[in-house]
Amino acid sequence: MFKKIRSVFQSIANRVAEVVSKREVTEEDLRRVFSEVEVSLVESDVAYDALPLLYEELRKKLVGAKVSRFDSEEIMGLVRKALVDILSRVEPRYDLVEYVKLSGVRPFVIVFLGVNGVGKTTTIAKVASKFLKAGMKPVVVAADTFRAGAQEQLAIHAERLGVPFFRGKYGADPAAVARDALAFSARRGLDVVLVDTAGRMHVDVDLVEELRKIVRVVRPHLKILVLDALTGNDSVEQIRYFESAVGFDAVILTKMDADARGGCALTLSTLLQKPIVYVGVGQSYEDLELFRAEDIVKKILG
Ligand SMILES: Nc1nc2c(ncn2[C@@H]2O[C@H](COP(=O)(O)OP(=O)(O)OP(=O)(O)O)[C@@H](O)[C@H]2O)c(=O)[nH]1
Ligand SMILES: [Mg+2]
Repeated sequence: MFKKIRSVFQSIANRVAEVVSKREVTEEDLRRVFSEVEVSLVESDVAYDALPLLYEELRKKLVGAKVSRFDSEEIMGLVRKALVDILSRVEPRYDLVEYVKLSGVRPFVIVFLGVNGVGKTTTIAKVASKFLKAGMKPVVVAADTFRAGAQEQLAIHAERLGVPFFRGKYGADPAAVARDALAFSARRGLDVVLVDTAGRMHVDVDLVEELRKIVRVVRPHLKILVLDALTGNDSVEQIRYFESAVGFDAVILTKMDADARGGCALTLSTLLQKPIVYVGVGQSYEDLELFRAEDIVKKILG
């Protein structure tokens, strides 16, 4: 895992260390080294748009590095710091569960968005499990009245977890289902309403309208965009698409465990202006971790 991207950063460190053994590193040196690895970075899922910021962070750390002070290992330490700085941009300031708990808002409503198959339904089950563990009462809502089997999938998770489940009929208006779910949750004194929505592709105009309507009717306290680490550069498109369709407040990045290239988190942290609240690292309910820059860099660099 991450062999390629790891070797890219190692080779940057080695090349810079070579220069440092003779003289101070200049901007020109770094540009040359960086331009040699750009293609490999893009092949590791670092989006083209993310390269300038990555370069800039490396520049801040490496240009001016001097002979007497640094060997190759220390240079690698500086590269590591640059990556931590980039990833820290999207580190959440609060754990989502704590945030909801402290907000005092009841019921607190979260709508989950994302294209087909990124892991929305699975992630909702994991998030519900976290709320349960924190002693709160979540309810999961199937506002996907569109794809066959979607509601059953969420119902099965709800039963396993022992959390209430709310659904509408297939073909029903998802916004109406979500609105009814809110009334249901208020009556039952539930704490957090987790709304699952149908996966949608960028091109589908009807589904965009449907999503807008859900958001208009439900007025969620948070909209969380679910992105899949395996998606590669298309996640950049997805961010733009959901930003313009309904906007979102935070991201959950799934399938980090299955990702071999490793650049996705770097891409997102340069392009997103929002926190990544959790990362999905497997298929079981416990496999949802806080996004921690240091941990991600450890995974990438080993
Ligand atoms: N390895 C791994 N698999 C995951 C993770 N999250 C979700 N999956 C898997 O990804 C697949 C799709 O997950 P779903 O939760 O059904 O995705 P979805 O976004 O709800 O899909 P639609 O409702 O069709 O749009 C399932 O097989 C999940 O088990 C993760 O963090 N790691
Ligand atoms: Mg789903």
